[in-house]
Amino acid sequence: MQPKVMIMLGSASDFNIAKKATEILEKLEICYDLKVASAHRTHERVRQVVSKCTKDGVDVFIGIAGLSAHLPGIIAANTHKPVIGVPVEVKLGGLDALFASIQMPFGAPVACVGVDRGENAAILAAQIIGIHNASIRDRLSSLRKEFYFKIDVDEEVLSAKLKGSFYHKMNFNSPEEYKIDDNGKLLLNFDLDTPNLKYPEVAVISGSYSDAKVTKKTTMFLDKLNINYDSAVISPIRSPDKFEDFMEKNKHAKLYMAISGLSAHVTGAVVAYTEKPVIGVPCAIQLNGIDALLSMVNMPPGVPVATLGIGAGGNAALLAAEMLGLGDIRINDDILDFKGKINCKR
Ligand code: C2R
Repeated sequence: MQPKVMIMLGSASDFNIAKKATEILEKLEICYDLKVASAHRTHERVRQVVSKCTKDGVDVFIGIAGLSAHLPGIIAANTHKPVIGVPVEVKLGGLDALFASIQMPFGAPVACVGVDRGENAAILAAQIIGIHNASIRDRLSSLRKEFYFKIDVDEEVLSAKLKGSFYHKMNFNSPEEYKIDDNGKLLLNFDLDTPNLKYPEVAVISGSYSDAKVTKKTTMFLDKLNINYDSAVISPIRSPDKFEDFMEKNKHAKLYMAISGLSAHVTGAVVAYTEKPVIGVPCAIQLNGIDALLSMVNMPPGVPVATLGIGAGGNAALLAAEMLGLGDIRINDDILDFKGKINCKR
């Protein structure tokens, strides 16, 4: 078996976080390898592993590190494959590692998940590989379905504890309301096998015209990389119906991008709607964008957002190309070319 995911740890002390990722990859039946290689302490080893894996068919890298976490960035500097960063809490609640991993300069995107969220890194890796692999999409769908059944069980347990005379239980959880199809499959995973030449590959949603500058950067680079996309300004909070219409119209998109400032409900809404990869770009409307960044990246287990640095629209387009390039030679060649031109390592 050839590993499709390479997990790299800055130190063996990060293993507890890596274990969360390996458990998900086992469940999803995705072959992986794991190496300890610190970019600070053993720089050449990192370069060697990443270059060899890039040539040998690894699709996605996961870099797990705490403190001043340069490992995911150094992996990204040495490959054109998607890189996921998992910041580990060692000091400062993991904020040091989060900012070091996520705030990458243009040319070497790192898709960050929340602090210590090894399981979300594995789910995101599976979603990325799933763009080009139907059976992995099916297994992801079953995994998401487990959350629906778990809340039923959890609710029963809580309900048994509520003894008050004014507690009256209303029932909502009939399976129909989970949008489950005739085969028992959750309908979050839209059909990717329809010939999609006429469909946009990427659907870009920004929450407001205040995000226009970042959105323009994103779409400009999608244009440069010859990737077709649809783009709209829709706030799922202000116009939920319009949001649903846009998602339905773009159900054949291979991945989604959500661009938003303040508390980033746009990304949350998109992730709740799909099992495909969702790239999030936080915008600096208030608090220099830290509010948007933290609310995008710190998603609960099961629903990752591939979060990029504040205002990093260009990196969002590059990451989308890296993901699509795994199954599309034309895009793969374009991204290699593009990275070569902007002086980034291949
Ligand atoms: P030790 O326990 O080995 O001292 O490591 C590791 O990922 C770990 O979380 C403590 C923390 O240092 C981190 N580390 C990095 C890098 N190398 C090690 N952030 C790196 O290259 O980025």
